[in-house]
Amino acid sequence: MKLKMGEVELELGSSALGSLRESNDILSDTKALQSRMAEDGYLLLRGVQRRENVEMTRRFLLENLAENGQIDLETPLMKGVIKVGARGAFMGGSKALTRDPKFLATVESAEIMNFFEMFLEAPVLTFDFKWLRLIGQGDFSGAHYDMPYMGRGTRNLYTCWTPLGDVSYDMGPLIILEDSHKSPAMERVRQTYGQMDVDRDHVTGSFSNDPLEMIERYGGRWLTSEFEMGDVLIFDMFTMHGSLTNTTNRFRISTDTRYQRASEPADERWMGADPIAHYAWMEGKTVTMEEARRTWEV
Ligand SMILES: O=C(O)CCC(=O)C(=O)O
Repeated sequence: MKLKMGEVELELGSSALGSLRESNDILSDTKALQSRMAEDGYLLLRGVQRRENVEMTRRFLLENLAENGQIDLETPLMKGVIKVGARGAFMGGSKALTRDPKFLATVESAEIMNFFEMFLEAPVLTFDFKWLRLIGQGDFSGAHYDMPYMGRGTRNLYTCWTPLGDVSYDMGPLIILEDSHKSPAMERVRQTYGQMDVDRDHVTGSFSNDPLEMIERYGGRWLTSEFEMGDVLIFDMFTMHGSLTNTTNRFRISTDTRYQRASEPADERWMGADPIAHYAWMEGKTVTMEEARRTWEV
């Protein structure tokens, strides 16, 4: 099966694209989960969220999108079919959506908070800012680390990617570059790009939009999966990730939220009733990622 990231085709099951490993077998074993995170840089966990909670969040978002004329209502609302002419959008931080109890019912559910308390062996917090993405037809996310966007607090911080709908291969699921958090070939990337802060350094864009360039340079395979409502993919700040292209006429709706120990410093950009968020990224003189990569020699 051929899948796309941008314009680049990847054959599922080839040396370029494999499958993410599931970790449900060790779900109740904290030490084993911590070792697995250290080893793989991610945890794919099925059915951690209650499906009915995720469905409620999905319905709430789709009703809102329908009111704004973005959904084709000739088809069932819950399919999320894109109305002709409507586009994907980044809706991170939208208070009307991401502060609503119907949204928080998923990303701040007892199930996910309890999971992180168990995994981090301490009381936890989640950033008040929530990233919400509407991935339209032809859209994908370029490869990046999360560190440059939220690295001002503890290093012991995790992203939880939650699909707010079932996501088949052709709807643009997340992809992770195998061993990118620890491979010696990527050490210099971690030491340069990984130390960057987008609001301080004014560097634009993703690390790469070309998955094959990355494999040729750094080795490893891209890994992906299909997802169902309830599944989560949790990963480290130095795990290189992006997404496949959504080639369907349905929105891929997902949220990515962050969790850490409550006692450790949190990146102030994402906390409080009115998070500052990115205050200087893409403003003033900016350096392209191509330029930055040449300087870093990565
Ligand atoms: O959902 C996506 O396409 C990108 C998500 C992402 O970059 C993240 O979870 O950090």
